[in-house]
Amino acid sequence: MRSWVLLVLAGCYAPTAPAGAPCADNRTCPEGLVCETVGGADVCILPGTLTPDAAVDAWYGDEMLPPVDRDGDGVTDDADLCPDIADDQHDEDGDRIGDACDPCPIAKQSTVNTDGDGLPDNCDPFPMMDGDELALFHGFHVSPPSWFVGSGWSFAQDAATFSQEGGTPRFLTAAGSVAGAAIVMTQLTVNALAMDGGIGIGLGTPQSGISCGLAIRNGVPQLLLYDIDALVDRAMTAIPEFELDAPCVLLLVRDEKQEVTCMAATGMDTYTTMQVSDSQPDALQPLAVGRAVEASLLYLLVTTTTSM
Ligand SMILES: [Ca+2]
Ligand SMILES: [Ca+2]
Ligand SMILES: [Ca+2]
Ligand SMILES: [Ca+2]
Repeated sequence: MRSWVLLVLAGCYAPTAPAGAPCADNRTCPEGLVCETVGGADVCILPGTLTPDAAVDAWYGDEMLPPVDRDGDGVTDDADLCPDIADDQHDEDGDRIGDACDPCPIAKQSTVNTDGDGLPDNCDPFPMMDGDELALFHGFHVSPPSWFVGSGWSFAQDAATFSQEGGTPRFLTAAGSVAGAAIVMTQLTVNALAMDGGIGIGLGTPQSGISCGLAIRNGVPQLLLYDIDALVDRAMTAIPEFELDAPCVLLLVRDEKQEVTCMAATGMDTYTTMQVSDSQPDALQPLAVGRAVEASLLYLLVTTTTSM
């Protein structure tokens, strides 16, 4: 009885060679394993349960395999936030998907895409209608390469900051352009705003276009549509509860008929200006513009749409 138990225990604890171990010299393996040549080496694998590659991995371990860097940017795939785009590793929303390959770079929880177009709901201005695409994004962690950067604009603490006490409007203009219906969006904070000052986002060229922003007019903070070419206010809506240092989301919407709407959301309140007709070229550069203001923009996000 005692020896029978010992025999059973011995059977239970008999060491079996792990899958992936080298074959014996005569290409034999422990019972239940078969000898295969994998990567130039003869290894014992479980028939039909392990792929040859997995068997080798099991034996050599992941650490022993040469690191893979698909895009050749010096960051191995396991640490690369965009393994197929050789780009910097900036990640605006911190979801471990780099800005360059994030379908919605400003929202971590962006897996829902109701209409199945190119934009998850959190970035989609029309989440129930397909036809929206991300056209441009910059998180302002550095000065955007090839952009036109006017005086007064600087980049620090993951934001574009504009600081100027007076003078003429100063521009920050994207290198690329968008055509047709487009939406330009930012989140900004205004720290100081002079009586003749303002900060906005828009579409135009480095020295022209139309902007949607926050400004003081008639002594009151306003949501303002401003004609950069003609230097005139086109439409405005008072923001009586405007607070300095409070985050504000700004949206400029330009539809296919070149009508422009300006929207702001701050706290629980949203504001909209009247639409105005814009008579500019079809292809325009997204931009930001400031005058006599101290403000910081977290990002510039531009989408194009066929939904309007
Ligand atoms: Ca890489
Ligand atoms: Ca991200
Ligand atoms: Ca969508
Ligand atoms: Ca959509």
